[in-house]
Amino acid sequence: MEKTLLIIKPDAVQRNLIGEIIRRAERARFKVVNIRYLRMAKEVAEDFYQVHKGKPFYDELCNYMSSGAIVPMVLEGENAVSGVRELIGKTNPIEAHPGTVRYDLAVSLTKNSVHASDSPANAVREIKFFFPREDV
Ligand code: 3AN
Repeated sequence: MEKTLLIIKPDAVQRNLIGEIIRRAERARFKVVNIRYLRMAKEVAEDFYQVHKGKPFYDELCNYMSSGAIVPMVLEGENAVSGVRELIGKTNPIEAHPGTVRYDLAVSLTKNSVHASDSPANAVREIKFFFPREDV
């Protein structure tokens, strides 16, 4: 069993897609074992995305991620990190495959509806970021 972090981003929360995205994760046999609803201050978003600091999209990304409520959650299941990445699809919705969250629901490269940890090490860091007491 493995844990990963999934974030439902502001565009999806705004469009009432929380239930739809959780339904897809649960249907794929991932279990929601922790969940929050919050809005990040810009400095918090900058801290979360510190690996992207200096990239051309960093400022837009941090502004966007602090523009509205988000729903971070811990998902648990077999190969959760790679499995949830498959479920959400490629970063750019134009490149994502049909049936993935981003192909079906995302608006643009920035407003791409969801984030999921891309490696087991990042999953640990990202889960601890939002759920400091979570056992990982
Ligand atoms: P992913 O979310 O698929 O792991 P990352 O970690 O490479 O993708 O990028 C983090 C976020 O930054 C993406 N979800 C997307 O919203 C945004 N992003 C990534 N690359 C670009 C880009 N070239 N232009 C604008 N935004 C981008």
